[in-house]
Amino acid sequence: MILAFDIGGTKLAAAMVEEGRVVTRRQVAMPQDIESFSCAIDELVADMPAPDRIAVASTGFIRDGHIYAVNQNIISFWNGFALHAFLSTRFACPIVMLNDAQAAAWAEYLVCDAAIGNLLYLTLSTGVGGGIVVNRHLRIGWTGLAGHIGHTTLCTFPVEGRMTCGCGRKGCLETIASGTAIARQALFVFGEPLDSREVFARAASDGRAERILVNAAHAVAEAIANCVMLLDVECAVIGGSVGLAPGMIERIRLALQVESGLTQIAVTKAVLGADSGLIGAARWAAGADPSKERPLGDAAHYPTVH
Ligand code: ADP
Ligand code: BMX
Ligand code: ZN
Repeated sequence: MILAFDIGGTKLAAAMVEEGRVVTRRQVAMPQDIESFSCAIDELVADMPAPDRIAVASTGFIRDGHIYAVNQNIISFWNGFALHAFLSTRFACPIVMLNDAQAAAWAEYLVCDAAIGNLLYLTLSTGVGGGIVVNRHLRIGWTGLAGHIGHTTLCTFPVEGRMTCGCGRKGCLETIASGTAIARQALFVFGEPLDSREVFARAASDGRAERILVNAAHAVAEAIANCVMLLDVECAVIGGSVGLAPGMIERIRLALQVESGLTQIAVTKAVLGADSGLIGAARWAAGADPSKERPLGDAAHYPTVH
């Protein structure tokens, strides 16, 4: 059995995964300092059986067993944290780590139509993450950054105007379509703190809330179209609590229609929902050679599936 962790900007989940299926799953709010993180890990796994392997899907990019933030405003407390070493002190089994959206992309690819070999996964969550499968291979990249579509810059801009992202670039998708960005824009428009869930609820009766969501959908569609032009992906799978919120996928599909005819690909909801990261990390770990903890290039030592 594989013990998988999904570490996000908002939530921390752990699950025992057996043959690609979640057996036991627990979730807490993501702690805001290392000590609380350490306690939370211990509590999450308290009565779980000893695993054969640990699989991690984490926000940030993974390099040499460390986690690094792309957006310095998300869990900045552990930028550069030696997560592999930290977990090694608790678990006496191999540990395999991936970016959260890369992991989710791998899971969604494995469960999608077997004819599909090129897939873009996007999570609209605390940030905006991305994972790309090209020619049936998950792209990880040289430094682990591959797929970070949330930090590509666009012509669409947030309601306040184009702004600098926590990654240092100006005009990123993440400043428009993440849960954090939706809440920030709502504060600007309504003058009161509203989280992204409340913006969705308001959108039914208030055009200003709907405009924030439609604009976010246009930004996502623009990023999808860019990815089609760059990599010729066949479909876009959307996950994350914002991406899975009622009506978001429909808004993205409508927004994609105004892009070029060449970029009209299928846009679907993540079949595995909030479990994509956990399952993807577990399935990746199951096929990985843990002695090659940092996959170079595009991980030729991993099996091609489908
Ligand atoms: P993580 O980023 O930790 O993976 P999520 O995918 O749950 O976690 O994304 C968290 C973001 O989604 C937060 O900004 C939160 O406000 C927002 N969110 C959570 N639930 C909903 C919902 N039902 N509708 C819209 N936004 C939501
Ligand atoms: C950010 C970045 C990505 C991550 C994405 C979604 C950090 C810490 N994270 O763009 O690596 O994949 O958010 O992550 O820089 P989540 O926290 O929203 O799940
Ligand atoms: Zn950015």
